[in-house]
Amino acid sequence: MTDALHEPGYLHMLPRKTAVVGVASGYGAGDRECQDGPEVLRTMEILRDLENCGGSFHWDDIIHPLFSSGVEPLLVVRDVARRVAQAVAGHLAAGDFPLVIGGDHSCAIGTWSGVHAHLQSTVGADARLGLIWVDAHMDSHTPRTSPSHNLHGMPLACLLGRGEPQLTEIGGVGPKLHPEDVCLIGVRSFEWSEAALLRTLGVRVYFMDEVHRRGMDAVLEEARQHVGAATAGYGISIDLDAFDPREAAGVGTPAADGLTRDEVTRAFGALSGDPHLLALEIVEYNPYKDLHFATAAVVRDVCSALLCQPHAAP
Ligand SMILES: [Mn+2]
Repeated sequence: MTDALHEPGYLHMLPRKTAVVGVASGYGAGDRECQDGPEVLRTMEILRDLENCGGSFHWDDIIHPLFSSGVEPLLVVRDVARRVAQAVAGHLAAGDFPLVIGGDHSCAIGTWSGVHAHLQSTVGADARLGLIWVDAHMDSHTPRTSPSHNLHGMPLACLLGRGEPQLTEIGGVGPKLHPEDVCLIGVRSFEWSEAALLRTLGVRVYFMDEVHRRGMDAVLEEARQHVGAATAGYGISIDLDAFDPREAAGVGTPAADGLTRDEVTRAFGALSGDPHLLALEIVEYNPYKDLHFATAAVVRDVCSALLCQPHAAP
């Protein structure tokens, strides 16, 4: 796979168009301001660089909650996730590359259930999905362990089949991810109950100190091999709070001592054009906390690093 990836001209064989799906929901978070993230990023034309580097993209409709205020967040999150799953599966079926822009991280339940459903219907019922989860947190609470009960702290547990049935059953009954097909990168803020769940399941977690020690390049390459070993393809879910708040303050739940933009974009460049990368998700952008739009620039750079085609002829 690696050799083919670096053959000259290989990327010319991958005319994938990026289909952007905005998810304007903050119902999974304590603070809902990230619901305005997709609209701000679309208005700023932050992804226009993708066209300048040989890619192509189009914004799909932004998915909004259909409920008025006062509705239980679980119902809103479930409805939004179902629609995200449908949109993502539809784009994959059309041959496009889905880029999901949150909104809070609960949209991941929809994104990766949609990719999973697509693999099931095209590759087969045994097809497995790998996932690299880049986040300061573990997002692996269940309703029993969560102190806040905020649903954006639970999506990874849901995708692993643990938690609220109304969420774990989106896109079909049963887990969407096998624990051995998942890696977390950049974790530094978590509760022991979530760590215990991931350890019991056998999920590989690259805590921030390991990233510091080994470097992002080595960690990401190892993670890619880990999530690709037994799967039909893999995705990347990026919570912007994985980045250091000094570079990316525009997030809902900042955590000190994070990843730097330079190390992440350099490492992601090695994955650019990987045909096994099935979808990308970037969440928790809070435009109201984004000083000088530095966090929006991080979104742009991450997308360019992964989705531009640096090997294509100029
Ligand atoms: Mn998260």
